Formats: sequence, structure tokens, C-alpha cells
Amino acid sequence: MIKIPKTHPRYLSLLLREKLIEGFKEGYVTRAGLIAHGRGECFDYLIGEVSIKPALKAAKAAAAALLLAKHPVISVNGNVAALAANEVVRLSKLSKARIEVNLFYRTEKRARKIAEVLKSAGATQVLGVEDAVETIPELESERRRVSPNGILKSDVVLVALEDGDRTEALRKLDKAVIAIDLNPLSRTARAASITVVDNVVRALPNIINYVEELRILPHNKVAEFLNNFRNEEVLKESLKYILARLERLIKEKVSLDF
Ligand code: PTJ
Repeated sequence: MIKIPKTHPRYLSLLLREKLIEGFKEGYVTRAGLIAHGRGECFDYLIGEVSIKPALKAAKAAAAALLLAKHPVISVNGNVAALAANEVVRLSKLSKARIEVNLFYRTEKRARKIAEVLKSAGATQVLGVEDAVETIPELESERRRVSPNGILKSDVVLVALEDGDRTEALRKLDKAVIAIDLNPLSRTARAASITVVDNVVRALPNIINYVEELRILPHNKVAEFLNNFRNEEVLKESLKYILARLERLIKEKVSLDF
């Protein structure tokens, strides 16, 4: 991996790119994953590369949903493995969620490599490799291949950098979908039950913190956070945040060097 000087003003952003390039060279991040990341970077600029209030609200609801679920699953693709394997494993352990590899550009080689990356990060079990023998109805992409012990029987699925088709198909099966997506306008963001409009590298640590905070509470208290959550509001608040931020930047005549 190219060494990025820590003093570089865009250190973190460049580091994430390097992680994806490394994952691409190792054969588990797909080419389109590099493009998808660029799309995400654009939205990250618009929100100011921080976890905005609506994202924190959604992260708390996501933590509540995972804690209340009977069969929670964290779905992992190439980009998520490259950017946040440690956080996926930590969240899975804290919330007792299973981890399943699920790929749009599926090859068995990529699926196996992603499982290896997750196991090196401490995962004891990774579904969705040899056991991806069932299919999600009405879904034609490779994402339809799922494990009978994971996504197929899940009640809550956490997905990040997802395409809208699978989120819609999972919702039709009455599963709750937690989506992490920097684009509040994407089909995934709109179809999900809970959308965290944030970078996966910030969203997962936030969800982990909320799981730690909520898991000591009685179930009825945890359920309150979920019952009061409205995804449509969160998406509108995210758009309003971007609008207000851009208007402020224009009015303040600040240097656009932010
Ligand atoms: O590994 P595979 O084969 O499953 O392929 C995965 C990709 C990412 C290539 C595939 O799911 C894809 O093409 O995704 P899309 O349709 O480009 O959607 C990605 C969404 O995630 C977009 O809305 C981006 O804004 C958003 N996004 C990109 N990077 C991040 C992100 N959201 C959160 N954190 C990021 N780091």
C-alpha cells in the first residue's frame, strides 16, 4: 500500500482509497466498487465528511433493530470488507448478528477471499460462500444467492453500498433492512426501513456505540427508539442538511477550501 503522509489534509480520504485499491489488487474488490466509492465520496463532500444528526438518529434506530432482532444478519460486499472488516466483526459479536457475504459481481473466488478477510479480522463464522444455495425470489442479479441460515431466515439485514433491487426484494419478504448509504436519493436509501446517510467507516462505529449503550436497557425501552423512528423524515432531514449547508457556504462567502 502506498504510504500516505499523516499530515496530508486529505489523509483519511486517501487512506480509504488505498484500502480499496489494495482490495482490488488482492482480487476481492470489484472494478465497479472503485467507481461506487467515488460516487460515495461526492456525497460525503456534501455532508462535510461528518456523521450528521439524522445519521446518528438512524444509527441509534439501527442498533435498536439489531438488538431486538431474532435473526440479524450483516451483509458484506467487497467494498465493505476492504473498508470496515474489523467493525463488521465487532458489531456482529456485540449484536449476535451473523455475517454473510453477498455480492453483486459474484465469483466464488471473491466470496472466498472476502470470507478470509473477515476471518482475519476475527470472524468465527462467515455465511454466503459454499452455503449460498438458496435464492431470493424476484431477484435476478447474483445478489439473489443467499444462505438458508443467514439472509434467507433473517428478520433484520444490514446492508451497505447496496443496489436498490435487493433492498426492495428483501422488504417484499417482510425483512427489515438497515442501509448505510451516503446518497439519500438512492433507491436503496428510499426502499430501506432504516437508512444511515453516512460513510460506512463512520456509520458502523456509531452503530457499535449505540449497541453498547442500548443493550443494557430493557427491551421495551429499546423498542421505543425503533417505534419513534420514521425513515422518510430522516431522508428529508439529510437533504435539508445538505441544502442548508450549501446555502450557508454560499452566503458566508467563505473560502471553498474546506
Ligand atoms: O462487491 P460487489 O460485487 O457486491 O459490488 C458492490 C458495488 C459497490 C460495486 C455495488 O453494490 C454497486 O455498484 O453499488 P452502487 O449501485 O454504486 O451503490 C453504491 C452506493 O453506496 C451509492 O449510493 C454510493 O453513494 C454509496 N457509497 C459509496 N461509498 C460509500 C457509500 N455509502 C457509504 N459509505 C461509503 N464508503
